[in-house]
Amino acid sequence: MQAQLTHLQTQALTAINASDSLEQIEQLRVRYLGKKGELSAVLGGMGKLAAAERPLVGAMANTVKEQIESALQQQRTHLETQAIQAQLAREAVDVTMPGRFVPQGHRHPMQQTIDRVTDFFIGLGFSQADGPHVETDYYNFEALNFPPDHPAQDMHDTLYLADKRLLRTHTSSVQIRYMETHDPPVRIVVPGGRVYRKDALDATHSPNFHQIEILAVDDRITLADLKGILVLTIEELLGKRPMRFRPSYFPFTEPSVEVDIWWEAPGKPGRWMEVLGAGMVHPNVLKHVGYDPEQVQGFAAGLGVERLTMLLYGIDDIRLLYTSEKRFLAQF
Ligand code: 2NM
Repeated sequence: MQAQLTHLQTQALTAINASDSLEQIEQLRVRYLGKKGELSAVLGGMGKLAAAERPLVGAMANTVKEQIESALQQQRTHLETQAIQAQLAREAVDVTMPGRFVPQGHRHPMQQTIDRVTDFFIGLGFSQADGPHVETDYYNFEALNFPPDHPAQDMHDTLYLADKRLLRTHTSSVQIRYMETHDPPVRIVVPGGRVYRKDALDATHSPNFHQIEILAVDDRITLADLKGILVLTIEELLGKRPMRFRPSYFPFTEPSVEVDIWWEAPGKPGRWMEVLGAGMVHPNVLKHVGYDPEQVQGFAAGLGVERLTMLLYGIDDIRLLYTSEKRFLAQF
């Protein structure tokens, strides 16, 4: 019987040490120490022992029971500690780890120019207006005081579509549509409108470029208002720059001016770059939209978005603005 107990102890301890879950430990406890367990089974044979042997075997059985109990408890603690260590390792957060870099997009440099100039005019109380890209001769030319026989095709290299329709050569057509439907006073900005001309693409020209046009009509508007606002617009966008006003000609304004900004690209001789045209709205234009030129005057201006953006960032070729080259665009 002593041999049986020794054997049981060895077997139990081996099984306990090899167990790897709390459920398994509980099963082993029941198997060895339970009421119908193996230790009870062995002790059932005590009655057959000689009386002198009983205390010895009883003491030994107690020792075996204690050994098994303590092994069970030890293994439980071991497994619990292991589980907590594993959880800690799994859930560990290294707060000193640098964040992951998430590349972010941004607005195209031309859109930045459009937004800045538009916001400036919104801040002055102007409203935003937009209109169609496909226009009629009336809105693109006639209402803007181009004479019927005007060689507009030569002047603007108009792109014509079927049915006498055309692609607008400026966003002034939007201004006409707006004035037709609104009484003075008028203060509008047409932000970043796409316009179309039959130009060849080179470093400073594109057949498809963008204008921001502004228009103000009221009863005491002068060329001085126009000049003041244009100087502020350029300063707001580009900072103080060498700048000149030149007399010019447009059918829809009288007098008309153009504004040049001094432009130096690295390694090239400096020169003046034209960035906008402007003037006092021609009385005939006011009449076309039903305004009385004796009562109201207006100023209008068309700013070249590409040219302003090139000046802002020192970009020396307009074609770069039409690529989607990310390494180029990421610089701005
Ligand atoms: C320019 C230059 C000068 C202009 C004129 C008008 C309107 F509709 F009021 F007559 N809108 N925009 C204008 C004047 C546009 O672009 C270079």
